[in-house]
Amino acid sequence: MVPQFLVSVFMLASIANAHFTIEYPEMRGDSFATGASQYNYPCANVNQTSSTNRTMWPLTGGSLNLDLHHQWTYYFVNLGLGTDYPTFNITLTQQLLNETGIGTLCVPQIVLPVGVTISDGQNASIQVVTVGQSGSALYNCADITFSSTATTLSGSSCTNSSNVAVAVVQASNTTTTSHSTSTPSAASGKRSGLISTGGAAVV
Ligand SMILES: [Cu+2]
Repeated sequence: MVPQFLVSVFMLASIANAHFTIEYPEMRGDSFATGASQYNYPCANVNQTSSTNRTMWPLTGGSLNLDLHHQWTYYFVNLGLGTDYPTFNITLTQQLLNETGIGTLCVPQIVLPVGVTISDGQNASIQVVTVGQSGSALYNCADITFSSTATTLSGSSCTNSSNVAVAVVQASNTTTTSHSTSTPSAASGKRSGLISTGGAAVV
C-alpha cells in the first residue's frame, strides 16, 4: 500500500510542473523561478524591473500565444493601461472560454473592446488567467507598448496545436426530453457538444 502522504507529494509535483506560459507577447519573467508562483495574483509574483521587456502591440489589439499544460482550462485575458503595475480592469475576453488540450493556443488578434482608445506609445500590461477544476487560478503577465507600426503574428507563426480547441461556454438548452430534437448548425454543433453538460466541468 502506498502511504497517503507519498501520493500527495507526487500529485503536488505534477501540478507544479504543469501550469502555463505566455509565449507571445514576451512574458514578464520566469514564473517558475524561486519566489514566483503562478497561484499569486496578479502576475505570479514576477516583478517589473527597469529591464522589463515590452513587446510592441498594434493599436487595435495584438496576438497572444499560450503554452497550456492542462487537459482543459477556462481562460481570461485582461488589460491594464499604464507603465508600472497597472490595474487589470479591461477584459479582453468578452465571453467565458473553455480551452481543451495540452499545447499551443494562438489567437492571431485579440481585438480591443469598443470604447478603449489607445494612443501610440501607450504602455500596458496583459494578464492571462487560467482556472481549472479546483477553482484556484493561475496568473501570468506580459508587458507591452502599443505602437502604430506593430504587426500581429500571422499564418504559420500563429497556429494552434491540432488537439487544442476553444469553446464559448453558454447556457445549455433547458429542454430535458432529448438531445436529438434540435439540429445544430455545422458551425455550432461540435463546439456546443464540448460544453453541453448542464454546467458541469468538462475534462
Ligand atoms: Cu498547473
